[in-house]
Amino acid sequence: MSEIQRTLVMVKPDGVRRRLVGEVISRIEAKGYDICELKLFTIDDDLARRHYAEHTEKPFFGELVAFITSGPVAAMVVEGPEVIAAVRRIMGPTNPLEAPPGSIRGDFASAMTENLVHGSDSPKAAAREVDLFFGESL
Ligand code: 3AN
Repeated sequence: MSEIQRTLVMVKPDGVRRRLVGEVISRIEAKGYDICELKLFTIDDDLARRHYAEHTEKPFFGELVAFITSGPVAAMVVEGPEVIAAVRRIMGPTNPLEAPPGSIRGDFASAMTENLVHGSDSPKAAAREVDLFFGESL
C-alpha cells in the first residue's frame, strides 16, 4: 500500500506573474492529487528566511529571498499517495535546463532562481513547510 502524504507546493512569484497558477494546479489535479489548502499571499522577509533556512550560507541566498518576496505566491497543501516524490517529478529538476519536456519546469522555466514552482523534498521538509505556511489555519 502506498502511503498517503501531504506536501507543500508553491507557485512562485514568476508563476503568478505569468498567470500559470491554473496550469500548475491542473497538472497536479489531473494526476489525481487533492488540493487541501490554498492561499495567495506575499511572503514576508521572516517567512522567506525560515523557509530557505538550509540555504542561509549559500551565495544565492540574498537573491533567493529577494525573488520569493517580490510578489504574491500561490501556496497549497497537496495530498495523496506518495505525493511528495510525485510532485517533484511533475515539477522536474531544480535546474530548468535539465528539466525534461512534459515537466512544469521543462515546459515553462529557463532560469535557476525563477524556476516557477516549489515542492517539499522529503516527509520531514513537508511537515516543516506545511506547518510554516498553514500552521495556524490547519
Ligand atoms: P528545490 O526548489 O528543487 O527543492 P533547492 O531546495 O535545492 O531546490 O533550492 C531552493 C531554491 O533555490 C531553488 N528552487 C532555486 O530557486 C534556488 N537555487 C538552488 N540552487 C541554486 C543555484 N545554484 N543558483 C541559484 N539559485 C539556486
